[in-house]
Amino acid sequence: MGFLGGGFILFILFCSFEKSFGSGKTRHFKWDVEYMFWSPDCKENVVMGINGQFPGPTIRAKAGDTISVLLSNKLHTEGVVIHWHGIRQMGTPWADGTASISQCAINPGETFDYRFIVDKAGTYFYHGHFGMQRSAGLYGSLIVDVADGETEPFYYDAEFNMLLSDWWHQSVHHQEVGLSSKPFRWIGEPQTLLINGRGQFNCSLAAHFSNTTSTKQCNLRGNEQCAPQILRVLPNKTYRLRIASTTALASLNLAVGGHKMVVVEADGNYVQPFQVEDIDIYSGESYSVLIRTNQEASKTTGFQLVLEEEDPKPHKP
Ligand SMILES: *[C@@H]1O[C@H](CO)[C@@H](O)[C@H](O)[C@H]1NC(C)=O
Ligand SMILES: *[C@@H]1O[C@H](CO)[C@@H](O)[C@H](O)[C@H]1NC(C)=O
Ligand SMILES: *[C@@H]1O[C@H](CO)[C@@H](O)[C@H](O)[C@H]1NC(C)=O
Ligand SMILES: [Cu+2]
Repeated sequence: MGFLGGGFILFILFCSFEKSFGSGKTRHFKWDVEYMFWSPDCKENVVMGINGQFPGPTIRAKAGDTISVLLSNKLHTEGVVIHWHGIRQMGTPWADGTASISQCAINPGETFDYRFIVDKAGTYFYHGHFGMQRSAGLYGSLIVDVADGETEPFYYDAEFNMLLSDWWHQSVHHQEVGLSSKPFRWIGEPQTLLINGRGQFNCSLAAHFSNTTSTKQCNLRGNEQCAPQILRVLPNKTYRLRIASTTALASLNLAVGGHKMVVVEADGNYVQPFQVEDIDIYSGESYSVLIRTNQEASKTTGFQLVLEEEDPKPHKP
C-alpha cells in the first residue's frame, strides 16, 4: 500500500516535470566534437571544434524553450562535457556539464543528450568543462531571446554577438604539464585575443582601418579563418552588442572607437542603464551594451580589445 502511494506521488511529480518541459518549443541540435586544423589567428594549429566549426555553433532560443543537444564525442582519446554557462538548470542538474560532479565525462565514441530549459532571456555561452578543453577552443554562444509576447526593456535596431577568448600557440597538453610541474612553469600571456574566434597573431597581418571609404585588411582578403570580425552598421542606429568572455585566463577591456556604450544587461540580468567609455570583462562574464552609430555614413571605426595587465593601470581608451 505504502509502496503504491509512493508510486502515485512520483507519477504526479513526473507529470508536472514533463509539463514544465513542454511550455516552450524544443530546439534540437546534433553536435560532433572533434579536433581539427584551424587558423584562429592566421597561424595553423589544432582546435577543438563542433561540427567542423570554430567557435561552436551559436544556440539561439526563446525563454521557456527546451534545448536538446545530442553530443557525440569524436575526440578518440579523451572524454568531453559541455557546461552551459549561466543557465540555471532548474530541475535538470544532470545537464549542467561539469565532469565528475554532475556527470561522468562522455567517453570517445559515446553520445549524451543534454536536455534543459533556458528559462531566462539573456546573453550566455557554453564551454568544455573537462581538463583544459575550454583553452583548446571548445566554446560557443548561447543567446536567449524574450518569450513570445514579451519585449526587452530597451530599444535597439539590430544586434551583434561578440564572443571574446584568448589563444595560445602551445598545445593544451603543453600548458597543462607546465602548470602542474614542480617547479611550476607559467604559460605566459596568450599569443592572441580572439573576437568570435578570429584574431591576428602577427601584427603585420593585422587589420588596418582607414577613414576613407575602403577598409584595407593588409594581406587578408576577408574570407580567411582569421580575417577580422567586421560589423557592418548603418548610420544613426542603435545596436546591441552582446559581449561574453570565455577566456581561459585573460582579463579584458573592450572599447568601440569614438562611441560610448550604455550597459543594459549583465550575466543575464537587466541593469539600470549606465554609460561607459569602455568595459572591463573577466572570464565567465557577459554584458549587453547599446551603441548609437554616428549620423554620417562612410566612416569606419575599430574595436579595441586590450589584455589587462596583472598590475592594473588606468585605462587609456
Ligand atoms: C609576420 O608577417 C610578415 C609578413 O607576412 C612576415 O614577414 C614576418 O616574418 C611575420 N612575423 C612573424 C613573427 O611570424
Ligand atoms: C583621416 O584621419 C586623419 C587622422 O585622424 C585625418 O588627418 C584625415 O583628415 C582623415 N581623412 C579623412 C578623409 O577623413
Ligand atoms: C537620427 O535618428 C533620430 C531618431 O530616430 C531622428 O530623429 C533623426 O532625425 C535622425 N537623424 C538623421 C540625420 O537622420
Ligand atoms: Cu563557465
